[in-house]
Amino acid sequence: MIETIIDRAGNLKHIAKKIYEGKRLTADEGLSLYRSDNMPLLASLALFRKKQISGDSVFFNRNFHIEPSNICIYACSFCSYRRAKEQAGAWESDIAEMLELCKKHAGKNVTEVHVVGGVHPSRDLYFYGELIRGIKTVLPKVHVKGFTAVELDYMIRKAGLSIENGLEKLKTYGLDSIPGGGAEIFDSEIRKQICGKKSSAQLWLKIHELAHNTGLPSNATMLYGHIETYAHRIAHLEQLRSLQDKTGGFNAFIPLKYKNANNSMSHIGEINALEVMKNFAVSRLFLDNIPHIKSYWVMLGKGVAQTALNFGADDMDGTIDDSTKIYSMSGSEETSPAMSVYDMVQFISAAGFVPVERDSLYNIIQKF
Ligand code: V47
Ligand code: SF4
Repeated sequence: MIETIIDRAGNLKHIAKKIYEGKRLTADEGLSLYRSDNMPLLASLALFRKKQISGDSVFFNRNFHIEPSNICIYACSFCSYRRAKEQAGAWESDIAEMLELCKKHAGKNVTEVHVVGGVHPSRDLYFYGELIRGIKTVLPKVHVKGFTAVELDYMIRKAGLSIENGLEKLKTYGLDSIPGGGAEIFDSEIRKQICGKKSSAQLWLKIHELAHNTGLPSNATMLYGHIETYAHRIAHLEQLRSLQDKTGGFNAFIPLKYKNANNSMSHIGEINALEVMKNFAVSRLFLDNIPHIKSYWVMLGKGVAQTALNFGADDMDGTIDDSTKIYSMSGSEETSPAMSVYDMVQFISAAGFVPVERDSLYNIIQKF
């Protein structure tokens, strides 16, 4: 089968052969994949690679989100969600309110809570530490995946600690891992234009490296489909791949397609579904050392997310239970995102894969 694929790969034959032989792709080869319109070939190669890593399995977990506040000291151009403190539509939940939400999830076999929000001006590491401690009191077995590197940078500085000590401290409060947000695009010129004020690419990478060294695994993201080029995407993926060579601490990569509703970059159109699929395939093939690629259905919509499973993605994220506003505010198809385990199983099976419930570290809980 793969031999036939290689035979029909035309000018990408040498790349197809390298993938078959398990060899690492160069930046130029990654760019050639992005520039190709041979979608059947990209799909076949990415699926071949996905099957080497996770066979027919597609993973999901039972999770919900806590979004402590959308008040943010930054104002990234692509963000539809942040508000200034007194602005209409701003919200902030206190710890008691957030723990009430956790109580609603008790007894539902939820294994993970994802905590991400704006960079709130007056909340420091000790505030979030108490939140983590409270979550673990209400849901003792839950895995807390919390805070983008950008939130961590601010809350740790505000507490007057070094990054190393801050991460250690959060770990003692009960933080288990770090989500992938805040990476956006690492290129400094593009970053300046879309989110110039917030933590630099170098700091994002440093925080993840230190987290990995502290025993906190993490995810990585890339916000794409706005003003960046394919070369910027490859450079971004290359930096993630190098850090992963060093630490091995990334569990999953989540490509985040730019959504253009209600933000100051709304004049930029959104890329089409084929470009989204191409990005999944290239990410799977180029990131040869990050085990999982997430198709984040909340952002993509269920149909596109399901299709991405044939372009190298092997993870659907989780059931969510209508607990996130970030994507509905930027124009996502899913306005009240929630999937039951039954829905998730049907959804993955219908795409031709075996649904596997996992924990946050990809240990298998059950196969369906
Ligand atoms: O960093 C903000 C992105 C991210 C828009 O680690 C946008 O498991 C598209 O990182 N269009 C936060 N994207 C979300 C995130 C995430 C989500 C799911 C799972 C995990 C994980 C991480 O959302 C931000 C930013 O890159 N974002 N606005 C927008 N208009
Ligand atoms: Fe703030 Fe994050 Fe939105 Fe940027 S993307 S404005 S850091 S909430």
